[in-house]
Amino acid sequence: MGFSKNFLWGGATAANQCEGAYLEDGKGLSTADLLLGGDVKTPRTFCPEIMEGRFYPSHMGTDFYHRYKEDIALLAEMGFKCFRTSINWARIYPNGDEEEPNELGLKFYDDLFDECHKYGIEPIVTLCHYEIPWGIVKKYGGFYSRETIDLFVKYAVTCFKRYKNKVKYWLTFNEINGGTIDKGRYNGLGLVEPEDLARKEPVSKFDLIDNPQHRFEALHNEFVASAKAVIEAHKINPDFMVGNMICHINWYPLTCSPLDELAAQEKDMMFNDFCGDVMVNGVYNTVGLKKLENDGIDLSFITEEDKEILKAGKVDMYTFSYYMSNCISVDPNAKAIDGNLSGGMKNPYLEVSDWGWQIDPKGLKWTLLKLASRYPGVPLMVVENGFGAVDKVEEDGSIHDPYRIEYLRKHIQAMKEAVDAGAPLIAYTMWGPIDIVSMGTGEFYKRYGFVYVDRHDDGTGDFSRKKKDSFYWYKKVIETNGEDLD
Ligand code: BGP
Repeated sequence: MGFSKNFLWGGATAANQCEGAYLEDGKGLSTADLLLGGDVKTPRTFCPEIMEGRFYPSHMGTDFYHRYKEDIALLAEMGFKCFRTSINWARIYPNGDEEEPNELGLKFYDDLFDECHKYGIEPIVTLCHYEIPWGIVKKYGGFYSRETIDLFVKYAVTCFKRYKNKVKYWLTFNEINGGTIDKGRYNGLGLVEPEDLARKEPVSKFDLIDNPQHRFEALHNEFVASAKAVIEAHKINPDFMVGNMICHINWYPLTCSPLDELAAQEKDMMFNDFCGDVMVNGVYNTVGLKKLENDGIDLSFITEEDKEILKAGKVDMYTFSYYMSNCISVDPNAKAIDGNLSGGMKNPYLEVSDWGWQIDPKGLKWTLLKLASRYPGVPLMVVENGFGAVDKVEEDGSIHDPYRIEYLRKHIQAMKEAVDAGAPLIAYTMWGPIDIVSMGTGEFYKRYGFVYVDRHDDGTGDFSRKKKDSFYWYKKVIETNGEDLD
């Protein structure tokens, strides 16, 4: 009972949220570099041109690009077995369509993966984590263009070949299901309509024009790109494990009204399963396709040739992020609540974080058991789970974060119960083991780490690292393979 003896305990980051060095060593601009910071009430804003004198949190991030050796040593001190990060596509192909890759970019990740292996830490690498080369957006229209499929596959093959003896676990697109809702068009698909490309003033990224037809074609192109990458990966190294990555949110019916249950069923299918099914089963969920058709989407972009590629390029594992859950109701007066990627209705049984996300550890057990029965035998990884909060540095330099320990303890306990009930969970990478830039709000203020970084939203801070109480707690969790959670 409990976690397997070779369970991969670790933590997760994304290049654009920690590396900084946004134009160093030949790197090109990426979509993340054009986002200004916001806060819990103010969405991030986007402008097609970098504006002088404005603060872009990803431009220096937490300076992981220069401090990765110190940071990997801290993760090793906690006993990490694995470390999830992403390769910033624009470090490898600065504009996205160069003939040859940028050697300095390739070398950085060679050095990073070597540093991980120095401590016996297994890299888990996301190829596209909300950081698409801006050149691909401007010149090709992001994933709306079929040419971007080939640009992604070329980039993926470059990485598979370069790191074939250093990286075994690969994820294609981070939270690819963000593309099923309007909020996911910029970060995940690189979709910016011409009118928005022509803007001279910043605009909330949620006010960018959404064209559902373009968005579902772009999402389909990412499915095809992922499938082609999986096919190529297995040719380069048959031992590669390539996964999808879904932002999994539970959608509970707010009442036992059959209407609320039907609404929850449809939302769960469209937000979570639509992408999971096509990437794990290799075929589209027909109820989901019918809904798109009924919503007026022309599905002729799904060709017979593409269907064959999707079947041949099924992923080897299902990975997902889990932070919170939502309720859903047909009652228009039900109390709304915010969330990661998507809000919903307030659950009267759950507490919320300072950023309004509903805390639901049992929801993680529910999710693992649902996935284990929906995709029998497919290995599962929880590749993001964490608690964003305001941390305080005491006079003596200590940082007490019992709220983070409590959140993580309950979620790990829920995972253990799911494993004991048959969920084939092989890894857990907590989100943001070292403080990181929030993607949703672009804040340093919203801290996730076991390690505090002296960096603030006014651009101040010396980037120094300080261990929080949770650093020592997680070290013990790993040492006891998840047995001692106190
Ligand atoms: C997920 C993203 C991560 C990270 C996480 C936490 O959706 O995959 O990159 O951003 O959310 O959310 P936030 O950073 O907004 O607190």
